[in-house]
Amino acid sequence: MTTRPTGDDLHTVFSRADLGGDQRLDLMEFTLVLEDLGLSWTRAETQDRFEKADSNLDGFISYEEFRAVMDAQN
Ligand SMILES: [Ca+2]
Repeated sequence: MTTRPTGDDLHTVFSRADLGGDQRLDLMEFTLVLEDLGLSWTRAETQDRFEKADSNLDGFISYEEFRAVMDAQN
């Protein structure tokens, strides 16, 4: 499957990984998202993307920030 995820898919993936249900992802939850999407980033890459995605530097990835990093990925 090489189909590019739609916005709806991304939101589903985001919600599924959001174990805390607080509408934001911590690093562990972000890692779950990547696995769910079948992206094989290394731990260092994941950490790097996480820090870049966290544009307001609160230590969590909001859905908005998540969308931005996924758009940049594609
Ligand atoms: Ca953030």
